[in-house]
Amino acid sequence: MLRIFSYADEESAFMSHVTRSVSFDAGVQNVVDGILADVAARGDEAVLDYTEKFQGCRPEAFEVSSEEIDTAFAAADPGFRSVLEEAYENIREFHRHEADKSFFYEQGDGVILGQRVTPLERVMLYVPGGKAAYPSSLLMNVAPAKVAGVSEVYVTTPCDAEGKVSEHVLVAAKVAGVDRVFKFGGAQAIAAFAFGTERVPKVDKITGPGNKYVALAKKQVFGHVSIDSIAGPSEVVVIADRTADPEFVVMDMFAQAEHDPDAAAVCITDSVEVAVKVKELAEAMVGKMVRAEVIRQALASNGAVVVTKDMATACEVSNRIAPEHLELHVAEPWSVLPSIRHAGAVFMGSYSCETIGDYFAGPNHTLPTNGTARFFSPLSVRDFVKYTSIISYSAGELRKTGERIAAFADHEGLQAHAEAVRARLRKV
Ligand code: HSO
Ligand code: ZN
Repeated sequence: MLRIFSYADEESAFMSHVTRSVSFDAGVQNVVDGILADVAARGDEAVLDYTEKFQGCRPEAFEVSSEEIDTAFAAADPGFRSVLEEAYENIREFHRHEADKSFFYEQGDGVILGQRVTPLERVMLYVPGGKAAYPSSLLMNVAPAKVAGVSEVYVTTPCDAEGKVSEHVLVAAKVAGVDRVFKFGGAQAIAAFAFGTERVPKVDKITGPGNKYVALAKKQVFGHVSIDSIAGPSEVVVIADRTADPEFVVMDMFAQAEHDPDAAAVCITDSVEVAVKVKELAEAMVGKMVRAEVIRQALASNGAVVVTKDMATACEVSNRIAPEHLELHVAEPWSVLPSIRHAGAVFMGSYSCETIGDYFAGPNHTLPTNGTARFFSPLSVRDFVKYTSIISYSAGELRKTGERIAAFADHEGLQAHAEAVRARLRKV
């Protein structure tokens, strides 16, 4: 189930085992294109038709009422409610540190330049249905939007055949103060919020994970609206030295693997002994897990233990993978950290397991997957604001520089540009 590689001898076999290819599925593309065009043309009727076809219900109301949300909240386990509240406060606190500020500065006399930060007005967070309807993901998406100052935050999540949505998601929506909860999903939901229909408001940005139809629909509507990055299957890399506890390593690999048969979990170690223990323990423990089959599949196809000659090489290998999550199960994690260049989130030392970050610590759990940590960042307040440049010139400053600017425009052959400046120069 979990193969041990030697990096020195099997570098390319290991790298191709842990690198997942991005496949393009023309069939999915055709279905999504059809749904997008249909929703653009027929609006709400098309949304209902596809919801009936894929979810087996044709809900009369598009939205969950505030009474239904309050009822779900009142009926929820108080322990669940309070951990959601505590987690939400931690997430908000972290994101408050991220907020960019507007700035203005003066340059010479009579020139003021600046940048104003303003929140988006309306955003929609997609929450998948079924087993992947994670309240934690709702908190993680809503918190940065709220901290950014977005005025309308909507959630949509697919209903089941009875027209019901996950109660847990409703509890989280209440905790996070979501403004409206809609109850349809799929590519038709992405289309409806991207284009707007009679009953569905057009939004400025769509975030949140989804299946391949949802992911492709988000890609297609990019430009009509903004989107967050497209989430692929989850992955974790654990760097372990000889001080690592193999049970911690194995459980953290399982935690990632249980998400999805396509999830990846890789242990990089400079200790052959740790490598062997991790493999043996994984094989001994997997049968005890509720999601044993998913874990087995994930570890067999994308899992590995790799032995490197030293810690420096371990960090190099991790940087090549650019994992979504990186855990440092080493004696001195802070001295290893400077060697890490590409990772979505780094978990420091044996007691900082990814589960803490998935639910509670505060940093966002929406992270760049599949090697995109080389150039993408965690979901943040910056995803929910935009920037406006401010330019203020005085007559005196234009008198000094105007002719040179006009000459610049002459060089581009743009006469009206030049004249716009010279008209002013004649009057100052
Ligand atoms: N590990 C997932 C997030 C999550 N885990 C949600 C539990 N619930 C993202 O990589
Ligand atoms: Zn997780």
